[in-house]
Amino acid sequence: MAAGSGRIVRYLLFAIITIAILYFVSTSSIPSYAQPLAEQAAGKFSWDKTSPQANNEKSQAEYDAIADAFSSKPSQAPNNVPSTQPLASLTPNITPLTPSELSPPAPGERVNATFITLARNSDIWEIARSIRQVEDRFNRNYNYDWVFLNDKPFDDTFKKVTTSLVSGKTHYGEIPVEHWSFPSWIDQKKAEAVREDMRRRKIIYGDSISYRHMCRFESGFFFRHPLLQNFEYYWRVEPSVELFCDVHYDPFRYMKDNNKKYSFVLSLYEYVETIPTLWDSAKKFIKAHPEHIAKDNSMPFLSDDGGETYNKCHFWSNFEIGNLDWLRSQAYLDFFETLDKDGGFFYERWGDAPVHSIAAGLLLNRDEIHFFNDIAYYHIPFTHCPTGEDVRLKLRCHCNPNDNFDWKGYSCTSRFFDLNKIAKPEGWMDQV
Ligand SMILES: Nc1nc2c(ncn2[C@@H]2O[C@H](COP(=O)(O)OP(=O)(O)OP(=O)(O)O)[C@@H](O)[C@H]2O)c(=O)[nH]1
Ligand SMILES: [Mg+2]
Repeated sequence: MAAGSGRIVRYLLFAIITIAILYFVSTSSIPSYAQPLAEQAAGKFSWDKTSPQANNEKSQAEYDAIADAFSSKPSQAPNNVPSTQPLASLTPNITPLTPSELSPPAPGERVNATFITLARNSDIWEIARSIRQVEDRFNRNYNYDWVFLNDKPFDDTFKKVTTSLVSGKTHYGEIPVEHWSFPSWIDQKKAEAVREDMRRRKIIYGDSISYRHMCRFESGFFFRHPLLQNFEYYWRVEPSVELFCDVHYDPFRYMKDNNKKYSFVLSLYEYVETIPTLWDSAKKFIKAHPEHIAKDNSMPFLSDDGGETYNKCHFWSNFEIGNLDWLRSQAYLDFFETLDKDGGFFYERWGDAPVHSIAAGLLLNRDEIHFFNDIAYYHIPFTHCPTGEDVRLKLRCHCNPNDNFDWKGYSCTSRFFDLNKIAKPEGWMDQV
């Protein structure tokens, strides 16, 4: 009897516990994933109700406004976003550090210098890439200004995006029409016939008027723009260029302290069809202005026969760090004037690279021109990647040394080293 009633009690206890467990499971607060997934499938983003945002008073309408601000629909401009900070609310419990907290300014006095970019509004995303690289590798620690010039007014997107990327101040200028048009002495019919001929011969940019204005402007006018008047040095940056190594000192300071007036990272031979008579004009200038020719000039860089003919070697001017006072000097202005009067910017297709290079080679002493081995650079299609693994590792470079153009047959950099009796870096022979 005692054993039978004990069994009944155990059965009862077992039944009660089973019912209690079943009840607990059916009323549990463990969330179900089915509902949010269904909402997402229906196109609605479901915010985690248990997250800190649950206490946030933002309505769905406000979240929609934020999402719209990041979409490209024209009717929903970013200024529709509520004045609260959308990014902070999208990043729970994180207060982002400011750029200057993450990367404090480098010590030392700044030089009176600026970056300079000539660009169209349509270049915005290509120049954004270049700026980001220059900032990441150098300027976020130095905060130099950036001057942007255009033959048309810059639009709001261009200004907004570039201002957000540059750590220094940005300045936007329009080019005066007389610096971007045919001068009075140019025969328009003759210039048009040249463009047509070059188009048929498929010479790169040969049929372009704007490219010619660009080359003439970069050769003779950018340094006269009012926005550049108060600066002493410039660093030219073009769209879609890359910097592969950290720049761990101030190149402007280097230029100033070492009395450098012009610098380069890549050099090569010019396409002869674009400059058939450029050297004739240069020789005319040498004859007319012997007083401007530097004693210790770099003629052997430019000519293999003592100045009779041009060997087409030039510094590639899409990268250059230079001294604006030199470009504004009477010597350079006279040089440009001689060339400009001869009309080759329009009757041929003279580029600013051979123009700057011939000027630097004739008007400057050799030790005023500098090769920046440690600034690793790419502009389609050429790369300068420093020779020597120790330099590349120290500067955290990400370029492939096999891409380095310096010692290849079509580069003039070897000639520059020989002329200036500079020892070539170890390993250069392996890259020939
Ligand atoms: N505002 C303005 N800038 C221009 C114009 N044409 C070229 N540029 C700028 O002038 C510089 C040189 O032009 P590029 O088109 O890069 O010429 P390039 O380097 O010889 O040739 P790419 O191989 O195409 O780079 C760049 O900074 C361009 O953004 C133009 O018509 N207007
Ligand atoms: Mg370019």
